[in-house]
Amino acid sequence: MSLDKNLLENLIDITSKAAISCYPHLGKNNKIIADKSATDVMRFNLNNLNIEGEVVIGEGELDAAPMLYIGEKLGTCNGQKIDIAVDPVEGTNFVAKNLPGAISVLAVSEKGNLFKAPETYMNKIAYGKNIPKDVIDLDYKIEKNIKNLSDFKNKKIEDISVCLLDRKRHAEIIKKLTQLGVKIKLITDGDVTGAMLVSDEKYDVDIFMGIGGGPEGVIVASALNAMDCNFQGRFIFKTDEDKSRAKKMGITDFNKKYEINEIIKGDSIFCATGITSGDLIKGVKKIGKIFYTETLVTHKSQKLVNKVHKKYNFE
Ligand code: VTB
Repeated sequence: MSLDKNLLENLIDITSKAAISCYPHLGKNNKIIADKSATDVMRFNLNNLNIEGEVVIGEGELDAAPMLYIGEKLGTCNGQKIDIAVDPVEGTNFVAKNLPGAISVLAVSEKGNLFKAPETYMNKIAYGKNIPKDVIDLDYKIEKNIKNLSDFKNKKIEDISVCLLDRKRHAEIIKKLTQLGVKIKLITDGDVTGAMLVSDEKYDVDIFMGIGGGPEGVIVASALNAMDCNFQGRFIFKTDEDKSRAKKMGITDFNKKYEINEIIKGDSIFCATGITSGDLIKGVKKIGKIFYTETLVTHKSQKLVNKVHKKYNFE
């Protein structure tokens, strides 16, 4: 059974409204309030849907997050059983500083098909369509991945573009990439968008790599899967507490490398509405009393990858 087309329409509406709810908070130097308003909007609207939903990727675990916590049940309980991943504001810093690239995201699968990820870091790699599996691997040395990609794409190494988060933990990778002479695209935040840039040549990113949030890894895997792109990830469990939380979520092998089809199975829907305009999606625009939104959507069973534009007048 696949996910209902009506659900897609409803989810687009919800991420659009969540993105609009951030509009008054743009550039107000307060990322908590923006996140809260988008979370409230998502929760309220998801609860009105005829679904039997459960949050598998959320705003934290019950004691740490008052709503949209992992395990929270959503919907009227009168419909399809689905798993839900939420990232009401991906890039809260961008909203607080009114910078490009903030998005509001939802991803859903049929029950049991979306990986329940703990709130920990993940080492990730993402790359585009039609690249055979043995060309790139999370466990290859960086040099090997870049050389293989350059050979496979018949592109000079200096023209290969690599995207990663600008973090101290990536100093060694950045050094190696610099020595190789590739084009490095360093992003300050928002690795869901960063990884999705491999999905189309027009974004000029050949490969995404590095350590970012685990939940963001699962979310982007669902979009990349529907876009026929590839992704691998390995969670990083540093402390005993990390490990015991992971165990509770059913993870026993702490060093496992997850392939994309172990993270997301079957049909899925992904919706990301722009809050501020970025490389991938345009942000919310307000002209007079009307809000305009742009949402990037994927629906795997429909082979749909599209941008949807909506208009709202709340008066
Ligand atoms: C990561 C990344 C996100 O925040 O979670 C990052 O996956 C936080 O990483 O896309 P640090 O702890 O290194 O700051 C984002 O960039 C935005 O939520």
